[in-house]
Amino acid sequence: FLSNPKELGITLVGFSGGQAKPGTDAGPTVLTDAGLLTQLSDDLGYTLRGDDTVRDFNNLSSERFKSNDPPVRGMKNPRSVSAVTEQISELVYTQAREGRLALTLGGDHSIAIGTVSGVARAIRERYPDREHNKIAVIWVDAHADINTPETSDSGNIHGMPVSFLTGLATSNEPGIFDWLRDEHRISIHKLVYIGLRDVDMGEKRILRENGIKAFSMHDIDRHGIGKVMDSALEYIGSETPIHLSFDVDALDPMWAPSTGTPVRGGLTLREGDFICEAVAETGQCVGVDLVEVNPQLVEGGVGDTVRAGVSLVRCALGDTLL
Ligand code: 5AB
Ligand code: MN
Ligand code: MN
Ligand code: MN
Repeated sequence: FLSNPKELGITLVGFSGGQAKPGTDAGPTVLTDAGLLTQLSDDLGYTLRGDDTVRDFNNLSSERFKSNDPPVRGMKNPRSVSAVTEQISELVYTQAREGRLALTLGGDHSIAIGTVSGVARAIRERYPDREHNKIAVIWVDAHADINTPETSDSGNIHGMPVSFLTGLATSNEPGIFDWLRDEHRISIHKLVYIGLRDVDMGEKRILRENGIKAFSMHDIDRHGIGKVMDSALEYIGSETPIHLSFDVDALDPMWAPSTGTPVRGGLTLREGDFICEAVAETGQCVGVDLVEVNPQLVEGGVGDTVRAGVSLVRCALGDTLL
């Protein structure tokens, strides 16, 4: 699926408007300051395309909406998040359309409305006649992020991206996700969750009623991460392109404390790395997101979380021991 398998299309998204805590917008800066991009080119041999500096989407949306972005259907900052994700979708589309692996560093998880939709559209366009031109998404997260505006208690859009991407939630309101069309969407049957342990009541119902494939922490404890990845990849099939959307809060806060909604009882760093390695090994990976790194939240500093993030991305891009 990648015509340029050693080219990365990079998008660095400084944005925190999908949730309330400032700081997530600095995620890409701390990751790149740690040398992540240099490692990808020098150690892993990728050619880097796209962004070499961080895009300040917070500033861009506040200039455009002048903080005048009142809630709609309970969603907070709906116009800002819609406008930002629409732009991200175009940027990521442009990268993926060139046959590059689209790597996006966030930012809060609302940005995946842009990344996944951009990759989905590019792959559809590149393989119009192929049966398997619809991407699968592996969503690694403590949370399911599948609230609709109506089921969400918080109104934070970073808890809703999957519902918009799958079409479970739609909006015709001008300027509020009305840009999302069928070509941007993914099938609910090509979605796999890994690492869940904090899922809202309404979300559990959505998962159940739609028969969505999910491997919770309970499943990982029972079967081990090796078997879980075998099952996840078997479910997706070997012909389907894969987008990996990794929320750093999937890791236990012991490994990644600097994140907005930490939940104890999570993945070890090795389990997280293994998920990424297993996806890389398939050769089917067309998109990778790493989101929700927030350098402002932990007194001891963001070092542990950055080291974890760097490791996850390296593994997702095929870094191996031998
Ligand atoms: B994250 C919660 N379900 O909807 C909600 O970090 C949390 O992208 C969402 O996974 C967490 O607000 C969003 C309670
Ligand atoms: Mn999460
Ligand atoms: Mn998330
Ligand atoms: Mn979070």
